[in-house]
Amino acid sequence: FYVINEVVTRRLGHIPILKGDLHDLPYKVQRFVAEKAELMRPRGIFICDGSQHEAEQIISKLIERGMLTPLAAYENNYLCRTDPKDVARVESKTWMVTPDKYQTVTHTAPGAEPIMGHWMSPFEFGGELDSRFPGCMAGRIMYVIPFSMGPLGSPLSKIGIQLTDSNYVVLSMRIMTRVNPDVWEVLGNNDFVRCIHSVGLPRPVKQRVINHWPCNPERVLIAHRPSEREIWSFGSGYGGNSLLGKKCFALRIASNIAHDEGWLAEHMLIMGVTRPNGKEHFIAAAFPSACGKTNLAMLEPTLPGWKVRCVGDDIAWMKFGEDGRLYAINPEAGFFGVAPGTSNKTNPMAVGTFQKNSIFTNVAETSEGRYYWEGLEDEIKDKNVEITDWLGNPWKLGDATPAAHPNSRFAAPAKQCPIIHPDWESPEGVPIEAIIFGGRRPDGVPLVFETFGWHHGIFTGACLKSETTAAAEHKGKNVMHDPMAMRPFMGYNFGKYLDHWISLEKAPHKVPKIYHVNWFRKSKEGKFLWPGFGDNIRDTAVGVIPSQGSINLDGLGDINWDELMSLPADYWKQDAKEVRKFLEDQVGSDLPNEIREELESQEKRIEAL
Ligand code: SAT
Ligand code: MN
Repeated sequence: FYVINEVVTRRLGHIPILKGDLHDLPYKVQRFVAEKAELMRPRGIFICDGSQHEAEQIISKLIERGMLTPLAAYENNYLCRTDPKDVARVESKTWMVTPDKYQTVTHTAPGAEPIMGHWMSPFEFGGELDSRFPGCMAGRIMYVIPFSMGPLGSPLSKIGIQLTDSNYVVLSMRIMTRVNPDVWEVLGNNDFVRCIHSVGLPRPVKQRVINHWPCNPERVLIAHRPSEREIWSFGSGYGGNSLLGKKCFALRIASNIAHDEGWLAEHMLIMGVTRPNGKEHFIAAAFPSACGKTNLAMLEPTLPGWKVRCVGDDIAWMKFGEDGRLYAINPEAGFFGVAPGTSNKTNPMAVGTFQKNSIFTNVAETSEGRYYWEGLEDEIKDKNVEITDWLGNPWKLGDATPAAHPNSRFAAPAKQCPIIHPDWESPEGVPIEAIIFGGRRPDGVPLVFETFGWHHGIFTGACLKSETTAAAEHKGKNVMHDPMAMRPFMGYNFGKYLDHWISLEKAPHKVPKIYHVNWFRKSKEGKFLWPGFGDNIRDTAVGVIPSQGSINLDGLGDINWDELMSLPADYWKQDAKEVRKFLEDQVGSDLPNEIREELESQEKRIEAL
């Protein structure tokens, strides 16, 4: 029970509290809520308690308005269609606001535009804020969402409070994070990450709202103030732009906190792999968005006796324990996975996860009340079933346009995953033995290799590349640098980030082994050389690139091993030049010596090919 002070009362003015009690909120939260309500002027404040009843109330209101459609074939599954202009993260409008530019970006070479970290000065941000947020919630309800990233009360967890005028965000945050009134108690008078989100369309609305999805695509701004532990997001209701616990907090802000506190916040899945002898190994793996992290995290091995269990599919917070091992938690509570391509063939465990209590965004729908997307062709029983595409138009198998948006998503509670690891909510986390980096590399890069050690592993991660996907606004398929799979999520100077990784190798830390994988290599005819999915797990022997015979290929049919594992000299010589240019341009004088040394040794080895 907290006393409400005068300032809070004055700032709230006549804005009513529609649900909840300000007395339940710690002082700092009261002041935060009152200050932001005074700025954004909602018609009322709704303090979320995370209960089932609360969800039901919001869901029935949204169904009535036409924003959510129940998918009648399942239990408590819903379809949401967004404004077609609001379908992915908007990297060009995502900023880090720091007084010193070089806290955010590296000292790049003259003429090189930094691709990691997008800096805005506090002065400029002030103007952007002033031209968007005052009165932006007029006529709407401001929801106050208390949430924990990581199991509530775990020493590795962090608390955030999100303010939002989007009820879709409320429902999604309930799946993706732990929304719970116990947060108030755990928080007490401590600090929290301040998350401020508005769809940016105050009432009365002057433009046409499409699909009952208010947004303001021309005015999108996603800004982070790392020192203040604060996130301001305007104009978009979609995924990584609006579910602020995810990329904004758990990666961009948390990587800053992790740097200060000596741990790691990474774009990595976490999985446990059990061998036939019963021994389990935990692995963390970084791949860019929409490269199959969710599929790998829930893999069903085709080799007898092997078992995979999922701890997380997108983000890992990792900290060395007193025993020197690196412990990881999944800060999230749900999966926000790419729908197209997910099927009983590619990922039966994800399919099992989203049979109930899930939200599907921008997928297609069948007249039988089922979801539909590219990749489910073989699972449609009645070939004459009517399908409505993500835009709401009638659609038939074989039509030229996609049924679902390529970045359409499912949001499903992790605890429903049939192979969720029993320790996935363990407050201490799970001990990581190996880190894997990977991307979509159609040419030149072998299936798997082990790096020579910690520095060479960091160097390999720093040079990670991948074909662009639909997860952000990039068009076409270009192979793009995506260092550590963190390019869009880097919270501070990438050179300092590399220094931080390097600094973690010290007593008593036992640093994990680092690997690189590529299951996207294609033959000259454009066919994938590796069959993928359940077959990605192979017993690799010691050694950098496994020799033929050291990987069990039983049952895989014709594998062109030589082509799959080859290192084409021309390709690598070209690549080495490009890698040097990338590091010199992009990391510039912030490049740690340890990484420069790795670059030079790698160049020598490639020169000798
Ligand atoms: O849109 S999200 O950022 O949540 C998903 C992704 O791009 O990985
Ligand atoms: Mn991701």
